[in-house]
Amino acid sequence: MPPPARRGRRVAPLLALLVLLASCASGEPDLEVGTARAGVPAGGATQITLEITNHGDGDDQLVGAGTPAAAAVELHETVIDDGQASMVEHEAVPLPAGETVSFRPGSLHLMMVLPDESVDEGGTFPLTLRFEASDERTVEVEVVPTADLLDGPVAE
Ligand SMILES: [Cu+2]
Repeated sequence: MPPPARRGRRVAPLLALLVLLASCASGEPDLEVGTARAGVPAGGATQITLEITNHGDGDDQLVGAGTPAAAAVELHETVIDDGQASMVEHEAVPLPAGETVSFRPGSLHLMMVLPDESVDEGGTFPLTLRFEASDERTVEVEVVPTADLLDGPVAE
């Protein structure tokens, strides 16, 4: 199905761009999302811990997260500057091929803003993760005492 001549001009640069992108990402990402846990909220916020492993041979990025159980889930990173800890928000977090990225307090983390009453010890809620290349994934998050959260991302 040859396109009309006028459209052909617009398609050519697009094809060039696609070829360029294809050469950057040699393969496909293959993501595994580990056990997700959230701390009992305090002061209108809490954190979610989880690990994402990219078993594939192509890079990906976490570009967003959300849940009906909170106003927002933000991608944060704790940074230490001059002995002062502060949090910066990321638009996206790289998930390089062959690597595991951990989200946990004190480093990269998922911040839940204004969690509702369903986010209580022993409860669960769904968390949807959105990726640049892979399909979005929804996982069940278990709510645990915050002290347990600090033990480590996955204890099994
Ligand atoms: Cu934060």
